[in-house]
Amino acid sequence: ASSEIEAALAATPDDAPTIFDKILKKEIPSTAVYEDDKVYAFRDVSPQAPTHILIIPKVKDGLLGLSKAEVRHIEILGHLLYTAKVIAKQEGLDDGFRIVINDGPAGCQSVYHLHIHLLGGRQMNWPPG
Ligand code: DGP
Repeated sequence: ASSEIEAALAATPDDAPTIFDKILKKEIPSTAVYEDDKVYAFRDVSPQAPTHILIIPKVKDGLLGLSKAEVRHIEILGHLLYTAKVIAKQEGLDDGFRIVINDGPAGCQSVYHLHIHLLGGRQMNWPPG
């Protein structure tokens, strides 16, 4: 949608704290769906499907987005992706689901704290918009 594109083009791609830090500190409420010592997952405030969950690392460690990934991030990247599978099962998405990582302005990234979108509960389209 055009508002998502506007948000992505307006976002500053730097290592400053983001709204997700406030969510992690519970300064902004969120609906938790999964949590462990390394990752937190919560419902997207602007859901694009019946199930739309964001999965984020609790410690950003320079991981603004996938394009900023370094070798030290491989373990957390695997942990995030595996968590998506665990949550998909928990949410009953047995017919399938979609994983998305937006990166950079052209990828429509608006929050510079790496996050995996987990979408499901309806038929997805291909190609994505
Ligand atoms: P992206 O465009 O890939 O950077 O995704 C950012 C997502 O974050 C977007 O789908 C909306 C979501 N979001 C932004 N602010 C908040 C918030 O305060 N709470 C929650 N739950 N989600 C948020």
